[in-house]
Amino acid sequence: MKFVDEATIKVFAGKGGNGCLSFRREKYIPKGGPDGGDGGDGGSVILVGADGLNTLIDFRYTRNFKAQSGAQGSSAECTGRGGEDLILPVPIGTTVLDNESGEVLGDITELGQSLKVAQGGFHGLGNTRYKSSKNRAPRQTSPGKDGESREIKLELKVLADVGLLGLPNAGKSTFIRSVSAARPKVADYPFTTLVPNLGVVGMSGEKSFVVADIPGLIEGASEGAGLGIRFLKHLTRTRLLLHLVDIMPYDESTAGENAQVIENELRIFSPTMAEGDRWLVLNKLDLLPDDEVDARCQEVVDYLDWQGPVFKMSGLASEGTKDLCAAIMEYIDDQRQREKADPELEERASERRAQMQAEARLRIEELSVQRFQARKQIQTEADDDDDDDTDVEVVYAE
Ligand SMILES: Nc1nc2c(ncn2[C@@H]2O[C@H](COP(=O)(O)OP(=O)(O)OP(=O)(O)O)[C@@H](O)[C@H]2O)c(=O)[nH]1
Ligand SMILES: [Mg+2]
Repeated sequence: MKFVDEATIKVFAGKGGNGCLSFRREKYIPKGGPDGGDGGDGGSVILVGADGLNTLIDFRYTRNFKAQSGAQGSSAECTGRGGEDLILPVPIGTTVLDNESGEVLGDITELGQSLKVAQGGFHGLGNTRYKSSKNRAPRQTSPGKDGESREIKLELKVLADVGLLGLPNAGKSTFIRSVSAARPKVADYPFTTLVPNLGVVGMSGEKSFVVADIPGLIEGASEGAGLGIRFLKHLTRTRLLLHLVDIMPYDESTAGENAQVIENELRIFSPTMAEGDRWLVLNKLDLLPDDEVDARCQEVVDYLDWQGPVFKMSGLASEGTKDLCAAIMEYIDDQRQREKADPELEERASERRAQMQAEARLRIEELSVQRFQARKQIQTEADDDDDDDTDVEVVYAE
C-alpha cells in the first residue's frame, strides 16, 4: 500500500431544505390555514478516527466530499428529511488544518474520535411557523441555509512513544526488528526504509511502547537532500528520540562526524525537537574488538560533547537491546505518571508538540517552495536552450 501522509481535500456540508409554502385544502374546510412544514437540516461532514488505516492515499484520488442536503418541507406540516452526515474515516494520528488560514482544527488521536469539519446548513421554516393572530394565512417561508464548505489539509503523523533517528544504514530497522514483531526491510544500502514503520515493543507485565522507524537522514537533508526531512515530522508526537549511530562507518567518516550531521539537520528542522529528550545509541558494537569498545564510544561522546544518556548495543546480535528497552519503558512510565499527577506538565508537553509541528510545517513548506523555484529555473533554462535550437539554420542536402 502506498504511504501518503498529506492530502488536501474540499468538504461541502449539505444545504438546509427550504421551508414549504402550503395551505390546508380539504373538502368542507374552507380557509384551512397554513400547513407548510420546515425543511430538513443539511448533513455535516465529519472525520472519524478509524482502525486499520495507515495512509491518506484515498484522499489523493477523491478530493471533493459532499454531505447530503436536507429535503424541502412539504404540506400537511411534514418536515423535510435531514441530509445524512458524511462520515469520513481517517487514520489515527491525522491532524486537520484549515488550508486557507493554516489554523489547526483538530487532531484525531483516538479510535472513534470525531471532528466536524463542515457544519450542515440550518433548515428553512415553513409558512406554518409564521402564523400569528394578526396573520392567519402567512405566505412567508424561509430558505434553508447553505452548508459550510472549506478546504482542509490532512496531515498524518504516526503515533509512537519513541522515534529512531540516524543516517541511512545506522541500523534503525534492524533494531526495530530485534525488539518488536515489525519486519521492515533491512539491507546494506542507504535508504532501505522509504516510509515510516511502527513496532510495538512488548515488555513484562503487559506493558508496551511503540517505536517509529523513519527513513535515514543525510547531510543537507534540511535543504532537501536524500529523502528530505519531511519524515521527521512523524517524530513530533514521540516522547523520546533515539539517535542511532553506526560506530564503524564503512567509509572514511568517523562515527562522531556522522552523529554531528544528524544533530545539525535536526536543529535546522525544528529547534524545539532538537531541545527535547534524546538518547545517544551507539550501535554495531559487535564489529569492534572488546577492548576498543569503551574508547571508541567515548570518542563519539567527546566529539559531540554529549551530555545526555548514552547506550551501547548491537541491534543485529540483540546485545544491549534489552537494557535499552527497559530504560525506555521506565522513562515512559515515569513521564506518564508525572503528567497524570500534574496536568500542567501534560499541557506543556502538548504545547511543545504543537510548536514542533508548526516548525516542521514551516520548514517543509519552505523546502517545497525552494524545490518549485528550482524546477522553474530548470524549465526556464531548458526553454532558453530551445530558443537557441530554433536559431540553427537547417540546410537540406539536395
Ligand atoms: N554488524 C552489525 N551490522 C548491523 C547492525 N545493525 C544493522 N546492521 C547492518 O547494517 C545495515 C543497515 O541496517 P538497516 O537496519 O537497514 O539500517 P537503517 O538505519 O534502517 O537504514 P535505512 O533504512 O537505509 O535508513 C544492514 O546490512 C544490517 O545488517 C549491528 O548491530 N551490527
Ligand atoms: Mg531502515
